Amino acid sequence: MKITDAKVIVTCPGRNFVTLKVYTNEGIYGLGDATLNGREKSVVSYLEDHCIPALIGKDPDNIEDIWHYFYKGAYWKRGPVTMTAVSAIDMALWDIKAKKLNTPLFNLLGGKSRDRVLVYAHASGKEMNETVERTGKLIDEGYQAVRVQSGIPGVSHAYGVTREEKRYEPAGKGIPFEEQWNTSRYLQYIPELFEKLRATFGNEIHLLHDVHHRCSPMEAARLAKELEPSHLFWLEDPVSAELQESLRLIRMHSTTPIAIGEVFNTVYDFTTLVTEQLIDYIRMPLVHGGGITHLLKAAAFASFYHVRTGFHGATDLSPVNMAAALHFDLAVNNFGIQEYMVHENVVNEVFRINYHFEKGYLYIDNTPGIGVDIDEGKAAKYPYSMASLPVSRKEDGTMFYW
Ligand code: GCO
Ligand code: MG
Repeated sequence: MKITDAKVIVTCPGRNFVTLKVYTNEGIYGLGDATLNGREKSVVSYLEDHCIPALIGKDPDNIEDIWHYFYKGAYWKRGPVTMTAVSAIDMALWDIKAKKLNTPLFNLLGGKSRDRVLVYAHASGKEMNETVERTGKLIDEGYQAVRVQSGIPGVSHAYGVTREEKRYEPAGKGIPFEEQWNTSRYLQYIPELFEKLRATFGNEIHLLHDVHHRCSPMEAARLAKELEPSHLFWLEDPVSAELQESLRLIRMHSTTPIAIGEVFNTVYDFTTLVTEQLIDYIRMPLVHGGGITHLLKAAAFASFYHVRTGFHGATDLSPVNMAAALHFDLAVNNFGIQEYMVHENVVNEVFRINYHFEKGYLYIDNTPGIGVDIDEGKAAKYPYSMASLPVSRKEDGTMFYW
């Protein structure tokens, strides 16, 4: 089998998605998600200018070798742009192999360890009461795990809360919107919010929270400690984790489970976190973490340290990534939970999806390969439109983490 061509499809059904399509001489093609929120065109260039010319002519069956060709073979390795491109190639090759063998992808990853995937939804509101009400709505819809974010009195822009009267979507049109932040008000409000959520909904529902890199290690330790009575499923990204050792401080003070890694690209971003058991869930997704080939190894490594997967699954990850993640989630023993931020309906005009939600879980059908397809005619109706993630400043103007 030979790779004859590959192309990159950029489309914006409400938000930008980049999809790699790899063609073979046997008529089978594979799809890979190559979306990097707010940096879409950099990945397009990396794929078109550097990867696709070298991909043509290779045997798509040799996934391991091709992965190392684009990873080890590149002098300028790692980083989000490079690794998103490597991920897309890898995902497309696994799609091709599974289609060639006429079997759903999970069968090539060891088969099913479970028949459904526990997911968590997003609830948020302008302040505590609205947030509690919206959490209740999701519980009524059948979700068994909910990530809860809330607007905070006196903080003009809390992470995860919509600025307009529509569903939360982190990227905004044009250059980055500047948000304003106040950590001390946040630290005061969040433990009260979770106390109220537990008092309202009891102990059955899994509750999660994303700090979104906004605390220093000691602030995060305080928050994790104060949240202990609310028994969170996890506290996500308590600090910005360029400094892996900083997570030691949180562990020293609290038993709240920690999830981290949606911005990581390789296992080298979290070796200390795993070997010292400083985290409980690793969030690096297929689309940014080197695809299925690298994540299989990273998940296996994590499993020896009791760390489970909890893949990033926001709307900026396309349905191709979501389906590939579900195959992975079904297969690996140390699966923990899958984030599920529902795409707008218009996204499903462009992508034909093969998964559905029922009573807290996602199910995927037995379509060979990853199982998602793209309608290129429909994709062309929605041209690329520049969008960026916000930036964040403290009230006195100091640049801060978003
Ligand atoms: C999450 C995330 C997202 C990211 C977004 C960036 O946990 O879902 O933190 O909201 O900010 O995906 O592109
Ligand atoms: Mg997050």
